[in-house]
Amino acid sequence: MLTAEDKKLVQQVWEKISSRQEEAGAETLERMFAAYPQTKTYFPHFDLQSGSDQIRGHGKKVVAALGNAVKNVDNLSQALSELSNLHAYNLRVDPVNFKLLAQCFQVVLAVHLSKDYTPEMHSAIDKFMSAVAAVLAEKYR
Ligand code: ZNH
Repeated sequence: MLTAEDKKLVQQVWEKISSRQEEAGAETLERMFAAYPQTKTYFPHFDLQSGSDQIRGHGKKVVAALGNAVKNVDNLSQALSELSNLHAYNLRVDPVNFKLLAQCFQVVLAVHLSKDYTPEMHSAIDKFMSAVAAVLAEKYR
């Protein structure tokens, strides 16, 4: 569970990246596809070349969805319920991949924020991404 302090830190991280959401999202996806090539199998219909419109567009959507989760951190199941349905019933993304994306996002945050990305923020974002992943995985059977 995220403590009140964790929630504050997650919000601070969001403020820091608010002007660079599309970039952060695209970099997260590119890093995931490069470090964990098996994740590419979910995107056979995408142009996966670096900086493609589809990567940028999807990166923006993912980070926007995470931003919505930040705003609704006390009510994640409800806030993410549609996305949860989509991933469980339509996309059937193996939940192990949520951890891979979360890890890549952490690296992107560290690269962009450098010393501003404190260990406390790292820990808070880790808990936040785990909470999001748990909701996205909650409808799998
Ligand atoms: Zn996912 C989609 C989010 C993870 C795969 N996604 C999506 C979207 C969003 C998201 C927002 C859009 C929707 C609409 O349009 O309506 N994701 C997300 C998040 C996360 C995720 C937040 C975490 C945290 N995904 C993921 C993973 C994977 C995926 C890990 C694999 C690997 N997704 C996906 C796909 C899709 C999506 C495939 C579809 C795309 C298109 O466009 O087609």
